[in-house]
Amino acid sequence: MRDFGSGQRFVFPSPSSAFNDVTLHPDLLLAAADLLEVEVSGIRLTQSDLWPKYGRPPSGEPNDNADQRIHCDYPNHMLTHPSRWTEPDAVEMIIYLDDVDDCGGATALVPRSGADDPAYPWPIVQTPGVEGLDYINDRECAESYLREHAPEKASFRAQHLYPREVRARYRVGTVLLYRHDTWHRGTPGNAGTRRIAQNLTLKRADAEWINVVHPGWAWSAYRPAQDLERLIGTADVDQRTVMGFPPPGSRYWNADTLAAVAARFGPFGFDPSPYS
Ligand SMILES: O=C(O)CCC(=O)C(=O)O
Ligand SMILES: [Fe+2]
Repeated sequence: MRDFGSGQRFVFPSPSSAFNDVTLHPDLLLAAADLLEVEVSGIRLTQSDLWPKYGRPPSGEPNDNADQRIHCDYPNHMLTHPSRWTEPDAVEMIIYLDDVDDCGGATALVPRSGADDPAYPWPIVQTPGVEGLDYINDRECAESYLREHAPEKASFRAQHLYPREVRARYRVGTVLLYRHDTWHRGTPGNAGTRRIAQNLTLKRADAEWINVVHPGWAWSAYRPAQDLERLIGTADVDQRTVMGFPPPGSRYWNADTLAAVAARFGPFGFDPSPYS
């Protein structure tokens, strides 16, 4: 869970309806579905959280987040390894709510130039936290650990990854679309600033090996403000489907389940007719 500022929690679904609306914005869902070559009803949300990064120099601790080691995000999103490059299973997004000229901390990325790009060998194991290597976040700590324990990986990274970095010069509202198998990293923000970024992941519904990275949307039911219940009541059919709610035609629906779900969410405006 990520808590900051007033202590309000910005993990989907949130008491902030603006945050929920961005998470399920039809344009973002359509972009992910297009990239994955499926209908919007064929994608599922597996991550939406907001996190603040406070600009300061790296602390030198292995888990420090200021100056990250270059990495791919797949290890803590899936139980496996990304599918072949031409068969992507998920789209990741970072939505920036600040301006790089104020905050610094541009995300650094290594663009893949084609099937023979030496920065993108198969499999992706040239990074801390996989193939038995310790997990280390901080760049200096990670690279010195690799130089000692996996020198060939350290030299691969020094030769093919860090020199090829490009920086995403974000503005307020910029959306960076990338993948679980894209080399990238967070870089230090300007001292004294706070950069807020929203991380989203949308996967193909059939990619069972990609996990929801939060406790699960239903775990946020029963809050006094009833945000989850309201969201189910007011979302459209595609948005509910992206959350994991059974779509029209699912084997889940029959006269009994329809009446029961309508009873649960009726007070929140739920209209059962698309599911009958
Ligand atoms: O915040 C950023 O710019 C990137 C962060 C990142 O890549 C991560 O935490 O996995
Ligand atoms: Fe990352």
